[in-house]
Amino acid sequence: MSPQQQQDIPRVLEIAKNSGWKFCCCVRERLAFAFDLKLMYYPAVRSETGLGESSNSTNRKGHFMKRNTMNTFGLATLLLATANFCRADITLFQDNFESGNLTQWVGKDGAAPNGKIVADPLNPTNHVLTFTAVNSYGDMFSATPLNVSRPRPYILSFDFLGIPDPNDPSRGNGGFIGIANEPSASAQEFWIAGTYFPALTVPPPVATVLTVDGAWHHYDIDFRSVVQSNGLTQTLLMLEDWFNFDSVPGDAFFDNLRVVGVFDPNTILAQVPCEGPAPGKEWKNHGDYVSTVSAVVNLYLSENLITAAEADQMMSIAGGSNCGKK
Ligand SMILES: [Ca+2]
Ligand SMILES: [Ca+2]
Repeated sequence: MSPQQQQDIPRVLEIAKNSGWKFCCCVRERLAFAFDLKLMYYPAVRSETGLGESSNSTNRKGHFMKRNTMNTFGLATLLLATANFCRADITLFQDNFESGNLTQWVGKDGAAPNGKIVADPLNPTNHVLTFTAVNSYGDMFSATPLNVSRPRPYILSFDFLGIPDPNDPSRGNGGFIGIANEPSASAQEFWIAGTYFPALTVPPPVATVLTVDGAWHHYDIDFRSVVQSNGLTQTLLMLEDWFNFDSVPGDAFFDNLRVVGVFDPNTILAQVPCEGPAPGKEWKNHGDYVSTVSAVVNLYLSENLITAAEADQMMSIAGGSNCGKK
């Protein structure tokens, strides 16, 4: 951060403290003050506390090692605080298995993945993913890393169908999904959702048990706390049909996989009140307002907390507003 940017921060914070939580874009909603302040200071907080460092105690599903060093990051709570309006979802990955191929995926340690595209057992016109073999430590991984470097919600969405064994209700299904740093048995794995809770390796409320009842179920899981507490900047999606509890292949199905990063311009724009820079004080003109927004946006951009396109989006909103106009 440049000296000028550092000088700008107190001014921005002063403006935010004096603001009345109204802004001219979209729905006028009360936004979380703490969210904005912490977001601005996020890089500094990370470097000073070391909370961004990865844990070395990786829980390995299949060995039931307990993960006990998962850092909790206070910002995660703060980041939950704001409602999303005008939000934009940036898709980092998606596969609905209608392409007929698995070119977006790789297997573990150079092996071919055991994933296979088949007809949906409940809807023959749809195509879904299942597995031809059970596995552990991950079976198939997204081939290209997903950029999760910016502090924001990351949502893993998918549909899951688990078909129970009518002759052996105790048989494990084995459908699991998570993230990993590499397509390897020695990867740092985070199992986010699966059919057996004790084998999940992320803390609640991220850890999600998948229902096995012969029907499709949709899941949306915000895993930003996993990203933040482990200092992840990129990751791979990871799936498998886990071998344990007599699991057999072909009974776990996934579809409509999607990972998105959620960006809400209001959480940043709200730091510059439309009414004026301070209570009872109006903007000199529209340009005064826009230039102040520009200073704030450039701070976020310089720290790589937002993309250039998102900066452009916010400047477009500010420029199109009536703020500062007489
Ligand atoms: Ca499909
Ligand atoms: Ca299975």
